[in-house]
Amino acid sequence: MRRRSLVVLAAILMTVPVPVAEANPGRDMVLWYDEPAPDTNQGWETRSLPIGNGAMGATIFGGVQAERLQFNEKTLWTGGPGVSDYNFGNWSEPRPGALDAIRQRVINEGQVKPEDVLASLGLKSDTPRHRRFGAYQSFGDLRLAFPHTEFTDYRRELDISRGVAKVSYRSGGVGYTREYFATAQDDVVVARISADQPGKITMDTRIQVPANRTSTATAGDGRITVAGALAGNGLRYETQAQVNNHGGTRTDNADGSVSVTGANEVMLVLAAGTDYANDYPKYRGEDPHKRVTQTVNAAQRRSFGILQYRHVADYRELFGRMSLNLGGRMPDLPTDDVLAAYGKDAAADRALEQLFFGYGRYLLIASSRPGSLPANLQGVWNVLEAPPWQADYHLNINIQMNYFPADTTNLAETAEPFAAYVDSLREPGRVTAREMYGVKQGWVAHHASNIYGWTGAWDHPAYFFPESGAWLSEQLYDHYRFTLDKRYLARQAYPVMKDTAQFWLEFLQTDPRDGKFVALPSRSPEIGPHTAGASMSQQILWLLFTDVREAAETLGDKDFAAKASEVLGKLDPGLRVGNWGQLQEWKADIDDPNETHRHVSHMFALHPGKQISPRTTPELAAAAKVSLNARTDAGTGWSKAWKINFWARLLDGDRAHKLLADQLKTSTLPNLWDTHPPFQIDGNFGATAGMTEMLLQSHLGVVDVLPALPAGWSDGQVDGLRGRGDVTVGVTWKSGVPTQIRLETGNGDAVKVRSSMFRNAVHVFSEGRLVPHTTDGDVLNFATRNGAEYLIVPAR
Ligand code: FUC
Repeated sequence: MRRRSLVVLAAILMTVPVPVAEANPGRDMVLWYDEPAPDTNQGWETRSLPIGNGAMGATIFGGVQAERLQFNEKTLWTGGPGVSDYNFGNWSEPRPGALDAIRQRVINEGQVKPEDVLASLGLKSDTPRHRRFGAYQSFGDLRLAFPHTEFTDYRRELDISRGVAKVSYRSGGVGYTREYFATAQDDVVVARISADQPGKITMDTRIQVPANRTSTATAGDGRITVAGALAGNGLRYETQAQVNNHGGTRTDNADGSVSVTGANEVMLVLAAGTDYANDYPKYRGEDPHKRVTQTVNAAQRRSFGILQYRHVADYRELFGRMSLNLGGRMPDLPTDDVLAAYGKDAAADRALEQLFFGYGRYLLIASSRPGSLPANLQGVWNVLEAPPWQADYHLNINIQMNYFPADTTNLAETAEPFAAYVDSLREPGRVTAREMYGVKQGWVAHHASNIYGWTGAWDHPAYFFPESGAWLSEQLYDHYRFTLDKRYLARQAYPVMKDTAQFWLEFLQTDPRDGKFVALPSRSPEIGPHTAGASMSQQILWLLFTDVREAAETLGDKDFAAKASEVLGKLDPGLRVGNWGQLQEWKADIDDPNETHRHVSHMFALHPGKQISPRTTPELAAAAKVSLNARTDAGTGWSKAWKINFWARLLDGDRAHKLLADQLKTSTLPNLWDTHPPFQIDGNFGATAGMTEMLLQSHLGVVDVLPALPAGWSDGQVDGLRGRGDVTVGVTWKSGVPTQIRLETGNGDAVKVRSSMFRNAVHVFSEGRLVPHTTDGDVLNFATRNGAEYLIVPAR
């Protein structure tokens, strides 16, 4: 273990005991409740406990007599090519001159109403959106019935340090336990029902599916199979559950359920799939029967113990790469009570913050593993036929936010589905670029997409955002910055980025006001009029072309690097300070100081961008503060989460912490899911990312240690954070100042580290030897070796 060897090294060097890095043992990483979740949609949303293996998810209600595991599989969507008039969001016929006319109006009139842009460039609302675009679906419910009417000692829990959920209670003098996990190793959801006395398990198992599909249910040899097709688009689905009993008897019932009587123990293995394939334009692959059958066959041959061992080892390999200790003390209370009491006891608050941080990482591992689709607006969990915003992929902040914590919290693999998905939008996106805008090269996507290549327009005035592709592409490059993996850059990120930049090379317009390149029409997402060169559009494009140039230089694509340079020379960077000291949201100085909209998109340059920082551009940072203060700290779940990141980047730890507290108090449900409202998972990921930004930043080429530490986190320890430049960082701090910084470098470049610790002399050690370094104010600089470990301690 890398971390452990560093701690050992530290202990030897300092000859004082070093706190153990394992910060979160036992109950600290457990969500628990003393009652089941009510068996209603609201109970699902606020109290069910999620498990997932990326492709599949399930939520545990924990009813004693009637247990319910509502489950999902990422590819079960309505809409798409199975619907006769599916159009990918493209226009049904050409609209010659429509774009030019809108552009001309913006130039002549300064601004155009969103309704007018919708009328000329948007989709006609001739078809209900859900029918064509579709929505993510609940796969079904695994229902378990038990004969227990009386019970005591009830507990329902989710241990996020192991990725395992549990329900336990006593009934009739017998202790019963149910354990659940979703394993990426074996592609299944697994359950074990056990008792502390033999022969006590009697239960019925069945699978229920929603009404919007055909279905047949059969049971044979303890195997329940439910299969059919979605009504609207004919997408074929199948789910199978194997019921295996130890002792007692098992009966297959004619209605497709399976009964067990008098068993010592029962194991359930559940798999699900569809004939979806992420393959434009048909998006269909093989019938799921064979794959689902083989998956369940293979998994049920293993014992519960082996399945669990394989799962926990795999899960911990990811989750265990990091630990965070803020000195929290978790009270022995159910998690909903701890949440309700947040703000009353600082040590309990810190324990909840640690849990909430870990929970964001848990949810990302559970909803995004290689080989499947990325996490959607609800991760992988959805109970409804018509979920909020289709539980889709919103591309104007939400999917991006889902992946904010992937690299920084040492979960790089979880971003693979994101990269694959963005790549898959290029093919349909090229058609959209050509058909809507007559652009010959490159691709475009708009404000939201589905799993069927929807890259075209929307039928709502709030939604026109052709900059989506640029933001997505830039995020692929940021991933490269962490890993410095040139293969990934050459094969995955750069082709997408270049394609996107090509679209913009054709789509950018010259602003007659000043001759600068601008997006036109251009709008700050979901707010205000369409103008030329809204700040967010320009900031995104600045970052895209800056990154494309850097990537092109790295890979030796000189011509394209030169093209990107040319664009950057003329591009409006989208950074202006307006008449009330604000950072302008539009190119013209028209910001309303009373506007409190949740989208604060012109802060893009602060986060995830890098043009604005108190360290490099103090005037712009001051203007960003003015704007953020005017917008207030209110907002939906994800909005508060983004604001944690903004204030961390503004190096104001106390304000970031206040936003985190606001999020916990007002935008977090009893099961710790983020709520917009309703439940929307981006806020969980955004908050974990924001807490990380408070502890470590690396976007300016310096590993900035504890840049925005709040007063409430004066002592603590973190390990396994990742910084750009392929560094892994651990810090132990006291009274707000590091007493130790641990670094592991994956490449041999020189590294720059910033910390107030360097105001006094320090030693840098590697393998027991002193490493020469220089300091310049708070910045320490030293040469590194590939794969080496470094320890920075005060020189005493
Ligand atoms: C955008 C946001 C909403 C919500 C939705 C999924 O429309 O403005 O707040 O996040 O996406």
